[in-house]
Amino acid sequence: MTEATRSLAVADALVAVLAGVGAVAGSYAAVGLAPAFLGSPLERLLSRAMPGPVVAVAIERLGSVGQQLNLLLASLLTALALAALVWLAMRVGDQLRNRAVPVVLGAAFVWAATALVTVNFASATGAAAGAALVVSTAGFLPVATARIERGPDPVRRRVVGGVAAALGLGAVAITRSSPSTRPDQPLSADAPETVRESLELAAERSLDVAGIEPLVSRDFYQVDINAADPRVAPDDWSLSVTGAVESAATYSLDDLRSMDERTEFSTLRCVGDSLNGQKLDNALWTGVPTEELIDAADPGGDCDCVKLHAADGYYQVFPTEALRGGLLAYEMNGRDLPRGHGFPLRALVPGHWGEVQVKWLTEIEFLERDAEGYWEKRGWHGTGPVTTVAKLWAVNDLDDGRTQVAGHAYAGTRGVARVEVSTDGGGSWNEAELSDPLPGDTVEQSSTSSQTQSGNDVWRQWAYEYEHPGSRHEVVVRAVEADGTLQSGNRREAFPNGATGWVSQTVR
Ligand SMILES: Nc1nc2c(c(=O)[nH]1)N[C@H]1C(S)=C(S)[C@@H](COP(=O)(O)O)O[C@H]1N2
Ligand SMILES: [Mo]
Repeated sequence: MTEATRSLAVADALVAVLAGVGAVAGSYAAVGLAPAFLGSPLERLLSRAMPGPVVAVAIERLGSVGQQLNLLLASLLTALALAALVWLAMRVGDQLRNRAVPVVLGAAFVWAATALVTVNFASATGAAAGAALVVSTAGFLPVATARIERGPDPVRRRVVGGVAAALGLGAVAITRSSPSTRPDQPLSADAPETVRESLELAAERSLDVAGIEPLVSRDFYQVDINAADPRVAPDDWSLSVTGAVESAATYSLDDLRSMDERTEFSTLRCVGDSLNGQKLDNALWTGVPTEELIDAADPGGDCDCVKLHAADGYYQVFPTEALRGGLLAYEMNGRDLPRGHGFPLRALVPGHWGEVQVKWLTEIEFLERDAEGYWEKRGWHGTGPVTTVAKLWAVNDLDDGRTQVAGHAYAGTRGVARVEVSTDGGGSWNEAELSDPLPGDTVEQSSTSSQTQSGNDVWRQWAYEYEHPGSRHEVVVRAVEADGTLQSGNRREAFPNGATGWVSQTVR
């Protein structure tokens, strides 16, 4: 092999790899971050195959960054696999001494492979176009004379062309981003009065404190088993009620929307949330009480348990009794459920860990015998009620020289009655100011009505101001539940059944 042929071979390999990257970028430009994106199938495989303890550590230490890295790795490996196909097409082009063959055959290979793994026409076409763009720019079209006539400096031309095309595609891909719905955007004019009033009430009752979320979260956390959320077309979607029931049923979205609806605040917290983490948020949800569907189905089954299935392959099993008080929500803060939070329908199970609040819900299956859910198979125990927590999310220097500490407290359906703050490491305790309870809060219910309502599952904000002692000191917070129970001070990590302990922070 001469020096020239060797560097040509290296350039070919490089162009093939760039074409693989181009294919991945082309797929992304076509469908965005969706299950049909070329990197998604391998990413799903990798995340399903990952051992439970590894996932637990990844969630605790890396959070969603771990998921991004996984997607990046999957995309790179996919690009390399496609590069091999493109390289093959280039070799055939060599044999046939035809410069169009690598482009056309390479695109055809990439199209077929992408169609096979994503089952999506747009994704396959985007990937094929991306690969073809890179290969043709790299010097295999008749306009470039590189390969066969051995024109001037073919190696550099090919590589530079390939890099340019891959960069261009990457830029197109990156500009794709999905819009998010935020509660402070104006509501549509026909939004129901209950929604409008509830959101206004939440805004009024939110404490005027810097550095913490209002009572309705502006930025609602998201936890998913996949990097790409499913895109569910509402017209093709239905919810089926199956399994150990007297009467199975199927509901369209319109069926559900025409039933009696309920609007309520409900707070969610992930069982993987670290003690002072941010995977805790609150929203106003509208939907159908699960009770309606459960009664209509009349479930039997020995375990009195239910399995919820979702469009992303997620599933969870928990007691039917817990689902009884729940809601099948199609709206969040007065708008259609955002895609990231389960469009078109999600379950809300008051007072329970986030993992049973199944998004993109497709089936409610009543079981004969108990079974493990997605996370339980991976060692977590997150199907039960939440633990109580008081978060310390802000330390502010006030204008008058005093110090303010603040955060949110959440105790599920047990309700938060009080938050206590110590500024001397737990030696002495003082009561913090609390936001007034929102409708549905356990505390508000016991004081305003005797009627029991299921959706009593709302967090509260707390704030406390004090004179800075002039030296570093330890601030500790703890919540007291509505019935007087003090939050557990036992320090425990999130894995496997939720973090416990009092949050403490050194303030300088
Ligand atoms: N279909 C589906 N539902 C799901 C999940 C998921 O990955 N897929 N994640 C669960 C977990 S672990 C949590 S904490 C909550 C988070 O809900 P959010 O993303 O709306 O905050 O959704 C739950 N429901
Ligand atoms: Mo979770």
